[in-house]
Amino acid sequence: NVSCDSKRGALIVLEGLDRSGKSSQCLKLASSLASQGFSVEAWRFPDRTTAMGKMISAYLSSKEDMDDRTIHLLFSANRWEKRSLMEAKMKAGTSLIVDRYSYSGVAFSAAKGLDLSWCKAPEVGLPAPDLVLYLDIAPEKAAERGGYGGERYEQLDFQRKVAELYTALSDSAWQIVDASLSIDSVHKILKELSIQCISDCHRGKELSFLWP
Ligand code: FDM
Ligand code: MG
Repeated sequence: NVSCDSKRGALIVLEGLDRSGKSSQCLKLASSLASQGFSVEAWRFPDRTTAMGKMISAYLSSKEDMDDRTIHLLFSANRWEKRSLMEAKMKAGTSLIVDRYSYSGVAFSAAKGLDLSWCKAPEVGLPAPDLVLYLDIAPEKAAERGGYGGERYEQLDFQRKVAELYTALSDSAWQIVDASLSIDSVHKILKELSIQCISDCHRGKELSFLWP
């Protein structure tokens, strides 16, 4: 069946501040789509398992210091090293549910004061998400949720700046979801939007590339 073979998977990205619920929702979404018969995988960036990912992880836990632009490029390179696998999975019909992507890359670095267009440049040419699910929460509320984990960037003032930059990055692929709702309510919204997106991709929506 030709039309079936050519069905591509979707690139669905979850973004939001630390403690907005991204990681839990990402796994919950992937497993519930899988149990309904969709071919999906849960991914995350940074991917800390690669050599570059280990350097990023050391930076985030403050074991290593790095120049702001150097770490920015390393985060980007960590996506580029996964690009061919991402594209191969989608081409083979698997949808990727990804915890953070280029928007985190740009928002967190620009929040340090780096130029926005400089931050966006190394992301040019990566696959563009078909859907960005932005888990919207007030920085103060997120901070109240059982505290941060103690990694770099997990501070209220910094998260406020990140929130502003996310707003500047939103485009037509974005859906803003109220992350202060219950876990189940958020899940239900994410799932409906994702199924719609996957079926658009199955029906022939073409993959595009950053920045749209
Ligand atoms: N982060 C994440 C960046 O600064 N740039 C990036 O490109 C990405 C993907 O890394 F503070 C930041 C955001 C967050 C930290 O993320 C690690 P997790 O989701 O807590 O592992
Ligand atoms: Mg974190």
